[in-house]
Amino acid sequence: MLTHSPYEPLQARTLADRLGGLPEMTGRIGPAAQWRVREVGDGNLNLVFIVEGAAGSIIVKQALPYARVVGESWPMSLDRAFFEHEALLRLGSRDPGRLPELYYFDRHQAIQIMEHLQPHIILRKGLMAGERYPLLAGQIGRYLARTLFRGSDWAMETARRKADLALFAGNVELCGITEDLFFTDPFHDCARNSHGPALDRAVAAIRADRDLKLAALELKARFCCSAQTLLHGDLHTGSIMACADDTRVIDAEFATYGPIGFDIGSLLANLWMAAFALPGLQPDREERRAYRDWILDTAEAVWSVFVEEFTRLWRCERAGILGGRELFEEQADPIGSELALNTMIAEIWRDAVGFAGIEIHRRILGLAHIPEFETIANEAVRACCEHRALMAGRVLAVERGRFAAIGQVRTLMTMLEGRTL
Ligand code: SR1
Ligand code: MG
Repeated sequence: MLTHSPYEPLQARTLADRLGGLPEMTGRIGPAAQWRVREVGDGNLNLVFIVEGAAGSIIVKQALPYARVVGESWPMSLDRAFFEHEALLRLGSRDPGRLPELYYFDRHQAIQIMEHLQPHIILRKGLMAGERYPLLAGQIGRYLARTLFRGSDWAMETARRKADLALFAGNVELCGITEDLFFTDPFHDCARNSHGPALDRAVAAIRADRDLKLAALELKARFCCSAQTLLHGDLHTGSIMACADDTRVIDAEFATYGPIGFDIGSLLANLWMAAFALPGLQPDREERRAYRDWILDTAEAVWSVFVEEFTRLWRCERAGILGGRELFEEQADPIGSELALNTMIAEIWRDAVGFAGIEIHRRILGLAHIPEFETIANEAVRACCEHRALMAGRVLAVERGRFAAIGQVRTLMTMLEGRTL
């Protein structure tokens, strides 16, 4: 049994020897003697292998005892695989079919074995290649509403909810990374940060911007003190796999209890950054304009589907600690619960807008950059794209209470078009 040997990172050449006895593998992909193994992990933390056998293929994911993006100088607990597995189980049960199927988990070796999604690719890569995904907004908008509502005090009964909150409080290390990397590092001269040289002046202005730093601190307080629901915790376009007719969510090791708007804001920010990067990625003006519109339409549809599904769940499934039916529906006052819903949606939206502004800053100034901007070869064009995104990010974070509707983000982006450094 794997579990009884000391933890050891898998390698493509050792994987068949080490996992070849697992019926969860051989039963699905056939005997180990015929396996072909490739390491394909391109994220910041883990090893990811595609194992192909005579009868099919499978994914093996293993946590390393350090952050892959930095190396062994940044040790990181293997327990994150346990929290990820627990989170994937919960998120998968709250929106069945939207996550990969999970086949096996070994806590000691920090190994998860799961469905190999095909022909899906990482959404971020698809967006950089100009792909369109007609079902993305509907599937992800509903995923957000279902997982965020069903993991909340509005849906869960008190004992289960509090036990769960206590469990995920143990994911302190990864939650701490989010606290630092999102809300603090980008706004001061932290050794982990980096940015392109053309942004030096803009970065100095950001770090002297008191209103922005106040907004970052207020949003950090929302993230830390508002345990509304179980979050995915890192829902960017690299944590989604998509194909023409299916969308799946992966990589939940940053799961934590936090504000409902956090996952929504993270995703919207990454869609918006995909649009901001287009001048550096798509040379054809017409196609660039059309694709920008598709991305913005998609972001708007994610939000409107979220609202629609969240509203449905609020009306049908509000049975948890904060259910409140005794106060309204059971006193023949359905209007009261609709007013409470409206207040809730307004709060989620304000948070999501603010968190989107923070995500944009950390992806351009912090440790974990994104390839949309990084692959723009022309320094000046890249700096322009990043600077426009940062200007939008500032408005989103500082003026998060003033976005009455998501369409205003499109207006903001249009206003920033053509702005140079
Ligand atoms: C050290 S981890 C840096 C970032 O990579 C992950 O994908 C998360 O986004 C995290 O913030
Ligand atoms: Mg990830």
